[in-house]
Amino acid sequence: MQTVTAPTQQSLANGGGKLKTLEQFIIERQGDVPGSTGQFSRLLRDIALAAKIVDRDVRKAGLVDIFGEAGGENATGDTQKKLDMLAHEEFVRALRRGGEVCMIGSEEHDEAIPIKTNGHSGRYIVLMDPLDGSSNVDVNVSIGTIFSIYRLPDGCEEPLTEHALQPGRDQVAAGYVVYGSSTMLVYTTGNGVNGFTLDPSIGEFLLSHPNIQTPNVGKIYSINEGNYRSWEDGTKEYIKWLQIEDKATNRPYTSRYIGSFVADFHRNLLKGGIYIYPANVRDPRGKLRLMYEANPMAFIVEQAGGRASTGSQPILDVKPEMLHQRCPVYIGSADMVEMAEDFVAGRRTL
Ligand code: P6P
Repeated sequence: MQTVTAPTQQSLANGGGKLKTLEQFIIERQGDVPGSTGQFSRLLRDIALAAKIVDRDVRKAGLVDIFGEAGGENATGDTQKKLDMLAHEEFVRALRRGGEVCMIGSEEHDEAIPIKTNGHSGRYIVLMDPLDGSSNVDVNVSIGTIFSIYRLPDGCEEPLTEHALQPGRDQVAAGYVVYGSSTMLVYTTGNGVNGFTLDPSIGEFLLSHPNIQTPNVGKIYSINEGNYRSWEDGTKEYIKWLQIEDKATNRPYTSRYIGSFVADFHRNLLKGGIYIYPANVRDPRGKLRLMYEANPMAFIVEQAGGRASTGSQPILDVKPEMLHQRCPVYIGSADMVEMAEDFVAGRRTL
């Protein structure tokens, strides 16, 4: 008679080998971060917990009075929405409680926030945009959280803002959460990019997009064409090139612009495409923030085989000067970003 072996907890948790939770994945990949003795794994779990809490708030935004503007302005002059501040507070609370972080930089807070948990500080610095695209909250359009993780440089006793100002190349990890038709957490530790979809019925992020690779070329470009007149000439020429009819190169491309960087980036990452927020007359250094928007997404896209540029240099090589500094962003499919750089540099014309 065939002996039937009872399913193990592991095989049950994996749904008989089909489903893997973020927790299981983090434990399996603990060796990815050199020298990590579990603190980094716990930090990722703290971020995932905060993401679930913000997801709950985002899904309820239409039902409880957290719409509308909180009145204050954030470090870069954007009007703060209540959900912005809630997201900021939830992430700070989860990271403080977790104890693996020594400092947080947030779009919603002018200064870097030193963190102590029971008098102890962790070795990691987290920079984040707690709720990117929050101007879309009131109209129920996808929004997101972006985070970037650095290690406190060795020998530093007390964390200072300058310790956070490390080039993007030195990130230990980077990720984002997109609160869309489903909620996904996508992150990298420098060993590929993996996407997890939240199953609200069990409150777990499940591995749904293993080892994401972005196509070298796509058919989508994302840019606010309302700013056309303020772009530098090279960007104007590139966008015109995309719009010329040419069957051999699948042109004209398709314009898709949600107004949420995380949502536009995520769609282009999976389908192929380019997102551009260039320098312009109003924002000479562009609009997106280097430390907690451009750098984390640049780390992710490079790990997925894509490219991220300021138009003249890789974003990850920019030497940071200030916590909230901005930079121009050309990011997505490698061949498309490279061509955009050629147009911006004048190496290519129509
Ligand atoms: P504009 C949201 O405020 C954001 O930082 C990005 O998420 C988004 O892509 C961009 O700004 C939209 O800016 O000037 O086109 O409305």
